[in-house]
Amino acid sequence: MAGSRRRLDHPPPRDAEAGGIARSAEAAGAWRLCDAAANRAAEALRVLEDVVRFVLDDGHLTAVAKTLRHDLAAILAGPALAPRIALRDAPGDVGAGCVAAGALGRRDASDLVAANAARAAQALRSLEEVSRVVAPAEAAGFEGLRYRLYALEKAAAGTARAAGRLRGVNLCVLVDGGASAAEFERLVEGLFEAGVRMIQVRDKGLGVPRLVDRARRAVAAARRRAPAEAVVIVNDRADVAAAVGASGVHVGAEDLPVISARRVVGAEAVVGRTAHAVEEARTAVLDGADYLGVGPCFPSPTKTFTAFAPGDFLAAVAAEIALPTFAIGGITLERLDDVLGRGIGRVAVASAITAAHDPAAAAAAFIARLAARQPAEP
Ligand code: 3NM
Repeated sequence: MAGSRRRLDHPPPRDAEAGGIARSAEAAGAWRLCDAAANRAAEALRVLEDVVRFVLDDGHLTAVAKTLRHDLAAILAGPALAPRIALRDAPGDVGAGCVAAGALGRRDASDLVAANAARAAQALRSLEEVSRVVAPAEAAGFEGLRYRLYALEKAAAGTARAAGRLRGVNLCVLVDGGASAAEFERLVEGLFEAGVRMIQVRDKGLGVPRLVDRARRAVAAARRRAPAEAVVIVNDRADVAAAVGASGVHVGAEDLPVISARRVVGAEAVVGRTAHAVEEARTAVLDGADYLGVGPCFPSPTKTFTAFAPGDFLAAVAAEIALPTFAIGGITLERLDDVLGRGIGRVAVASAITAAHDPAAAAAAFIARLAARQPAEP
């Protein structure tokens, strides 16, 4: 039997008179492989595009997927790969009736992304391998598409995961270290009691030991709320977040890049990224951020800015990016409708809550207003 097996790892016999490899039975098989892989890759990319478009509702990733699919179509439409159509033999496919017993089910958007990205990657790898036999000049093109697909898969999987992780969390309160550990703990406990489900420990003036102390206290307070555990994010310092077992870290343009921060805090942690322009937001998505902070929306007592996010920036991010996005900067109860009117459904707030006479009551007022605006979000 072994002797009759067709081998593609050796150059096929050439028949110069008959027009080279295109005439041999082995080459016909290679072209059929090429054809099957081309169809499979195109189909899987289309499904992936439809998932990011209709299920994740993400315009940016839809554009990324569409460009990938078009670039594949452009290679497949070239003359070098045209013989595969004529050599197609669907009725003669010995594998057509084979159904794998343990085929994985699909439960949610993450499963759809994973299954179709895997299918597309396998098909692109097949195309790359077989094109080395039938059309060697095309191999590098398929390899390039496969790497772009991996990047798309990461962003789509990250978006699907983050949407689930921060579902219903539409207020993040930024807290500083406070005058003492006890005061900090009282503030955080009060916020959690009022229904806050996400805080960010942010204090640029605090030394690392005290930042570690405050972050640790916040994590402990969040855990006491289990099973409704709140998300505790540490600003800037991925090392501190990892050291205290916080939910994650928030980074800005001057901090660790998202990919580096992720290496420190781990695959399961939440990584947030500030974006001041649409292009920064897109990059954050592709880098694997779990949420975005967009602003600054208004002058802020917490941080000084010379320029503010134009309304159309917030609206553009809201329109094209599905990753959970928090508007930030000078947000007060009075300004909330303005922000929500631009399409961003989440806010990150410091002074309007923590500097209020009663921070817990101020937080509760934000939560109530946000809930009234978005009754549908589970
Ligand atoms: N970052 P407040 S605005 C920490 O736009 C921070 O990047 C911003 O505090 C940004 O609610 C901001 O008191 C301050 O304005 C948020």
